[in-house]
Amino acid sequence: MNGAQALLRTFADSGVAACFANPGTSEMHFVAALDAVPDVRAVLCLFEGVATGAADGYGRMTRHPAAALLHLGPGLGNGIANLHNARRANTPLVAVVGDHATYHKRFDAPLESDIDALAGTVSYWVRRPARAADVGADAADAIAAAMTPPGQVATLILPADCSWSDGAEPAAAPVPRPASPVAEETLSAVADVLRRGEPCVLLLGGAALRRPALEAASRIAVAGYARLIGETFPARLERGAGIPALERLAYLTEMASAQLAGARHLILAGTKAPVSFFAYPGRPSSPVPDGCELHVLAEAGDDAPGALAALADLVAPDAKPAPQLAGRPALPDGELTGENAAAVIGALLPEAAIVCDEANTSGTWLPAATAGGPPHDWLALTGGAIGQGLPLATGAAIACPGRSVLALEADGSAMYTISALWTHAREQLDITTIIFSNRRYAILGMELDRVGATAGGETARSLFDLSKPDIDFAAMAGGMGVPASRATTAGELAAQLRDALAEPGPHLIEALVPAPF
Ligand SMILES: Cc1ncc(C[n+]2csc(CCOP(=O)(O)OP(=O)(O)O)c2C)c(N)n1
Repeated sequence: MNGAQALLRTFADSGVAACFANPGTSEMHFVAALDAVPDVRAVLCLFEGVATGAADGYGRMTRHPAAALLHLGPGLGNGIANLHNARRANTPLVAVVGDHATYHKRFDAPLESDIDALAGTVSYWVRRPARAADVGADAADAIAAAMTPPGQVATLILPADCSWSDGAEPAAAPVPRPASPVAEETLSAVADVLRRGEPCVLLLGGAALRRPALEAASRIAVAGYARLIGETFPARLERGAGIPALERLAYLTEMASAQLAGARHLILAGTKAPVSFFAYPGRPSSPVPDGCELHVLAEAGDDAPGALAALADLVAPDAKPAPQLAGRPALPDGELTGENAAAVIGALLPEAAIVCDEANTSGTWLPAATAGGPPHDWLALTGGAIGQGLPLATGAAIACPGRSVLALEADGSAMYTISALWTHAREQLDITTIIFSNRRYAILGMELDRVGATAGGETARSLFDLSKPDIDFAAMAGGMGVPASRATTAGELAAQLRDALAEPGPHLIEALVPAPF
């Protein structure tokens, strides 16, 4: 057996069931081995940022790693932005980066580069086998590293000769390590803080955004011990009717400061202390009020759901969680806006939908409009590197066949990884993409003013303008095999969304909305 075959066997035996791939010459033995290992579904992505974002979406939904197959340093480089988002989401993910044969590297061939340095910026674990015989064991170690709580990016750099040489064998599936339990002393210390009767906020993130943890946290809130707030950009938040609702910390620091104002204690469960997304001249980097004490109930790799359940049993044994009541907005009419588009989406949101939210400024009204809809998962842009939504939807749809995926995309962000649409069509995925076409990088218009950059002249503003020419998303989607339409009124959006959701396979609706800035 050669190294590539041992690698894929180890993947299959360990439940790594999908490989989002953009291969090259150094990965040919990996590619050749795929036919013999049908348990690993190979999915062609036409840009590496799609492959890495898809592996992120898959890992967020299954909590098990998918693989992304990338071609040397340039391929990894193209995939880095979405590996960065995956790292910020604590997604279990194995990146396999093909490299030149070990003996070929010293010749400095054109594709030679420092792959290890690139990998290091986004990976918790990086290794390159030295010979074929090591590949199986290194693959198992990569999977174990990826599954180390809370989930990590592990990068296996695979020299071509380790791939093609014989003498390899598969390794046994690694035994996943559970999340670390939270110590009794920590639980009782946090319980003491809650019982002081001073204003407390419980900030939830990571695994604490799943239903059982939200229900435990809700019991603590119902008993009057703390207000609940969720992290700004969740990797995966369960929400909807029947699940306790969670207000999210605002993106704008001044709004986040207002949400936290008056808190004496900020208790962290599955997340870190919040910080401002950017620095702004003369403004603080943290929204946490002066004098507010921080307490860590559970770090990201800890068993936050278990800790919240134990804490609720300590302080609120009789309290019941407060579920979100069911309720949808009425279908609106009129010229399309971000606000009435959100109402349409809230009115028609399917049962058990997976929402990949990269709607940016057009998404302001989405959380409220969908809050009382049927239970669904909300996947956000965790690392701020745009171009994530369409790839994320790809991986989520492959992870969860039978569930509707909604990719809610701002136009500027969609363009980074637009070729994901081709994979939506190739794999016939149940993804409905709504492009919020405001023909601007709208948020940058706002940020220009907020950072105090001298008021933008024509050239500055032109860098945020996506018109001239207008981008025809419907035509682009059609060209990649995704049926598409364009909506300019709320009624059109509702009719087109209904049709798209009723028909299997991918669809795209270009929703023309005004820019808020
Ligand atoms: C990889 C990456 N490149 C550039 C940026 C900077 N950036 C932040 S928002 C933005 C434009 C967003 O425009 P769009 O997606 O259309 O959303 P809108 O603001 O119009 O709602 C850019 C370029 C980024 N965040 N990530």
